[in-house]
Amino acid sequence: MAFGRSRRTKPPVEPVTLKILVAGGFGVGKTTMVGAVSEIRPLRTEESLSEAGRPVDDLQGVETKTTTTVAMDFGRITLREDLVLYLFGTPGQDRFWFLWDELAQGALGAVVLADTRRLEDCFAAVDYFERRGIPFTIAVNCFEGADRFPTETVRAALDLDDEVPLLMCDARDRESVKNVLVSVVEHAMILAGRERQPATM
Ligand SMILES: Nc1nc2c(ncn2[C@@H]2O[C@H](COP(=O)(O)OP(=O)(O)OP(=O)(O)O)[C@@H](O)[C@H]2O)c(=O)[nH]1
Ligand SMILES: [Mg+2]
Repeated sequence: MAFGRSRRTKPPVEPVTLKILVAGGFGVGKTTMVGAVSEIRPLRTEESLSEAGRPVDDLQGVETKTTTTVAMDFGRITLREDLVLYLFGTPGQDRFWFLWDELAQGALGAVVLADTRRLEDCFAAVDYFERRGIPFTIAVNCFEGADRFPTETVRAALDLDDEVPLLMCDARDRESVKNVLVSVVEHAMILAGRERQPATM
């Protein structure tokens, strides 16, 4: 029998934790996306879509939806042993815009989820992050029955800068969502690196 510290374990690494927002229009799959990758039971703030909300909640395209996020979703994923992401899903409806500035505090980057059947629903999120200089990746959530468009077409419709990453994804699929998150982190790191090293004349 072996005594002592024959098998030395590496000192535990203190992971870097980053905050990422998951934004996009009403019913585009934000809560689904956070739930698909979170390794903790995601915190949800779902409320029933009530009769009272009917005049203001536009259900076109998401007729089967029965609940909506009223504050935020929260989840966590360890991308690498030294890199943990905290995910904050935003509420999708216009009447909750007042929460966005609070949620965006300290965010490294964002995912903007888009649905090609209702692309205009993500314009406000794209504008928001552009205006505040928060790096973002567009993730087109490929719902069944929605037409597939080439990425260049979606990019043109959203009038995106060439460097903004755009990916197709399935918000229900863990690996697909992980790809999107890796893209956000990489893109944010590239932009941050560029800011630290201003181009020399
Ligand atoms: N087919 C399909 N359905 C999806 C997908 N993602 C989400 N859904 C469904 O679409 C509906 C809306 O999803 P949510 O995740 O609640 O959308 P949300 O963006 O959080 O909605 P709000 O918080 O109300 O803005 C749910 O019924 C999901 O089951 C997807 O990738 N494919
Ligand atoms: Mg939601």
